[in-house]
Amino acid sequence: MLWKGLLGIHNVAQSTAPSANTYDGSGFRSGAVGALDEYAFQFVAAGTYYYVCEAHAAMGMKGVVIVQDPSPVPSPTWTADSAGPPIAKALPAQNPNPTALAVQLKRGVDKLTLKIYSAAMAVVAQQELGSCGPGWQTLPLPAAFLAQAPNGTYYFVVVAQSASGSSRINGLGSLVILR
Ligand SMILES: [Cu+2]
Repeated sequence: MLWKGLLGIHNVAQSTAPSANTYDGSGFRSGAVGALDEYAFQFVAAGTYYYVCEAHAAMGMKGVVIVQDPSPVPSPTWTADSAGPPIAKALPAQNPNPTALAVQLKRGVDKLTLKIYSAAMAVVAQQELGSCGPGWQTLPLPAAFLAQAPNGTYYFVVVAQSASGSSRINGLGSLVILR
């Protein structure tokens, strides 16, 4: 909080209540009444803070600062998700003409397989990435596909596999080649 003195002599001093006209003796205070330039005070705890100008409190020069806790930041619940699909998101790194996909994994997997389909749903390229940890992974698009694919819209799936043999196809989307 920043108070600026624009005209006259004032100060800022914490008080105990809206009715109080004096410094509470222990709270924040800009100093003695004087030509107040600027006074900054950082509130670090939620609460209701009353303050006065000691010279002019009786005339009503007082105020209140209400500090609230920040909205709780939702914790990422997906880290504890060990049973659901491992792929949270699979997106082209850019569109059109991506050179890679960005794949967000909720947990580590043993193998990721990318399959790219033409608009007619024929497989035109396939690429594997070995074991991957959780978080965002970069899955490069096959160089041959990038070099030879005609302009158009393509569809992809990302298959996540674990050592136990289970596989989940839950990353899919489209990408555009336009040169
Ligand atoms: Cu004042």
